[in-house]
Amino acid sequence: MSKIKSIQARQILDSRGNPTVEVDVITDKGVLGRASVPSGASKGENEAFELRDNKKDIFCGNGVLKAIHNINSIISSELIGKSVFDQIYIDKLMLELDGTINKKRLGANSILAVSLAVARTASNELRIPLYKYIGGVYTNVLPIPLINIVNGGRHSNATIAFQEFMIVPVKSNTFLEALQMGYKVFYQLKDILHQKGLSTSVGDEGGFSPNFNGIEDVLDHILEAIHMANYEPYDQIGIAIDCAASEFYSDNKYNYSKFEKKTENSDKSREEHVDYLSYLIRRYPIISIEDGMDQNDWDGWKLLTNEMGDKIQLVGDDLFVTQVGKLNEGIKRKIANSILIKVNQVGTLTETIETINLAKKIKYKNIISHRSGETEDSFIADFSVALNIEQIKTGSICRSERISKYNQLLRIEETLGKYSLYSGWNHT
Ligand code: 2PG
Ligand code: MG
Repeated sequence: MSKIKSIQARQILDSRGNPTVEVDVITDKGVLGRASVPSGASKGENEAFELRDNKKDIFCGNGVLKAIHNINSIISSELIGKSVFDQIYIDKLMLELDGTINKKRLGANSILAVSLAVARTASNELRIPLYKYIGGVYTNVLPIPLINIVNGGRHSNATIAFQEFMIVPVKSNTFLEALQMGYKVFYQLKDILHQKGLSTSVGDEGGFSPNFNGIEDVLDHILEAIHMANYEPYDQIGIAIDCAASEFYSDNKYNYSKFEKKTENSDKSREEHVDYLSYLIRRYPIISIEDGMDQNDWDGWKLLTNEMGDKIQLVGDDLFVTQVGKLNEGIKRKIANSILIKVNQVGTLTETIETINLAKKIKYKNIISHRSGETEDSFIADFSVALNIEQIKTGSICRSERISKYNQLLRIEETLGKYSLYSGWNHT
């Protein structure tokens, strides 16, 4: 029958050393599936609630023992005896048990850990790969990676307002080839920084984080690395950025000086900020901008979309928080053209898939994403293939919690062999 026999949660540490939730689900046949949840630093204000203990003596307030308790008592007593294959039913049961809009009672970290572990246990029970279990027989698309190369904003102390600078190997034919291209540029940039006496230490997602002299200095360095690696910018390697603009928006202004040295024009009005992004896409091979505007600045998003929505990919992250309701609002207002998908922004596998399906229906691009605080769990790698998602953003070419996702995609590409279909870059 493959019934759930036990659910055991524990507190483990993520890539920043912060506590997070790991869950083991075991069936009556003794089959085990394990999953753990990631955690963000620059969170959208409408994300599902991450439950932390706020007790100073437990990991300085960051403990997740309450979430663990909720799983080991409330959730497990409800789910024991249920079929491990009833994913939608199980997710729905947990939502009912919680009973709040944003999972405040049980914590999205408890609910998600169980939701993911149930899926993995079911795939182990059937002895089929996770991506096949979730997606079925017609799952064979390998995503193109948006490879992190420089960390700014809240992800490092590099004094850069924008949070992430990524390279996109647009002219790659396989996932492996894309990684090799990214590797070449990543290490070329490392050499350049080293030769200039700049720091080559990395930020939370594995991108370099030296003391750059502003955003254009970062982009110039990345361009130089692309050239030195013998690639054509734009035709072979594009650039994607995540402004994470909600992090430096206040008083109706985009205050770059929150992270950078204050200069005459470092604090910009909505219009000036959009103008600046326009200038950047004219000057650099930028093909994707995530969270270009603040999560509540709908007028700003409209302006940005009107200005460049037909030229480049505009991704909503904090804006849509992987939730159907928020995405619907965006569709109504005709803003952005793509959505970042993070399982812990919504809190169950089922709801994440609902959001992905809505985006597919209205032809918004889905980009599966890690969080800045990650574990070695490579669930999102399988998940991207399961749903035939075309793009993944899962960090730089270093740090094992990032590489574990890349490695799993390499394994899947190898397993699928000639039946794998590499997405490549499809311009919006
Ligand atoms: C983002 C994410 C992941 P965080 O803003 O896109 O890169 O960062 O997990 O800190 O929210
Ligand atoms: Mg983001």
